[in-house]
Amino acid sequence: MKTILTGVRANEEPTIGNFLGAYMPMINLAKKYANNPDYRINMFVPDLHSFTTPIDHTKLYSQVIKGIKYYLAAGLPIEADNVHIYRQSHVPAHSELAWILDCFTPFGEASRMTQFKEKSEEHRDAVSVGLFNYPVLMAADILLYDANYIPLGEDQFQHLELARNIAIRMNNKFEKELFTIPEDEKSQVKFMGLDKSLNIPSQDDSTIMIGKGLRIRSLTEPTKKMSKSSANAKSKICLNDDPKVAMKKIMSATTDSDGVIRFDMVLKPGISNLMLIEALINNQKLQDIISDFAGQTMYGDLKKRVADSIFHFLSDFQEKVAKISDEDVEKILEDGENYAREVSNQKLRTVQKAVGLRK
Ligand code: AQP
Repeated sequence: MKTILTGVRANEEPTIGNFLGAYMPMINLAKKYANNPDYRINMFVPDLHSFTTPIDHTKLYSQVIKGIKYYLAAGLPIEADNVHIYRQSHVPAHSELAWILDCFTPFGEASRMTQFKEKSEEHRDAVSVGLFNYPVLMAADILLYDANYIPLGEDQFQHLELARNIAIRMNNKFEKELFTIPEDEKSQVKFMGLDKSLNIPSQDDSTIMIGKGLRIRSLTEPTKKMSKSSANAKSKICLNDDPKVAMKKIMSATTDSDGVIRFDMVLKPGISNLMLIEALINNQKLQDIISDFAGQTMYGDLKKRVADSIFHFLSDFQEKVAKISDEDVEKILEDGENYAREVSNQKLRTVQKAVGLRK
């Protein structure tokens, strides 16, 4: 049995970066493996991760419910027996295992997480222990379910590596198969199919995508990742953006003054980011978009095409979200959380026995 698992935090409105980097690979895999008894597909909302940085707590509950609606609107085949949705906070084993894993995570290793360094720079007046510690909770989210494949964007692969290291360390210390070791980055990317859709022959290693996760860039600072917590609304397309406003953001995206449309993430990150968005949002190969614009010089034409795609994507997506009621979501969560509690409690008990807490 192989387990595929992913989650998107409910701290802010998700962006198309989250959608293309985490939702879509997961939904595509869920569709491929729905009702296949050799696979288990877990999509959850890591809501305990939501306030590692400051948020408006009055909106958290509804943001979580909305997050679930987004999974459904994106096409998660929830009617399949092997597809589950749950909230992390409603499955206590996540927090309990996180504490145990904490005690097997060297402080030095946790201190090397680049996201902590970046986020603590951003939120200097609110650097919590939770922000430092959240990769260990993420390891618990993964290891509790013996997950093999975790569709993630590129920024999260360092945390996945940490989860792998914790699992290997504990297996060596206690018993060989206490935890399943999640696959490494290269296998994850291959499993998500990103190598096929994004690989571009004849580019050097700095621009090629293979073996690396996906990183959609900020529209205003394309050397940086598009982030849902960015204070600059023009830097990101959020899933609840008015489609017309989103079009304008694409039309005013930062590019360069080179005057040639070609894909080069290092030298032309703004143009390349737009080409990447255009390919992924339409489920097309990046190479096809590169071919469509080969030799062209009008950046406005590329922007117009991407803006139209974003308009259609958001209009259609928001229409689907509006049709899903809170009651539908609550029913789905009840089933999913019963399942998650049962599976995770079994693993927690095994770990408690291994570390000597139970007989
Ligand atoms: N720009 C991105 N391109 C590709 N994938 C991305 N992800 C995030 N941004 C991009 C992926 O989305 C998933 C969920 O992310 P998360 O909210 O749990 O944490 P995050 O990585 O911190 O995402 P954000 O959007 O940057 O959130 P904030 O700004 O709140 O910190 C992950 O799989 C992530 O890789």
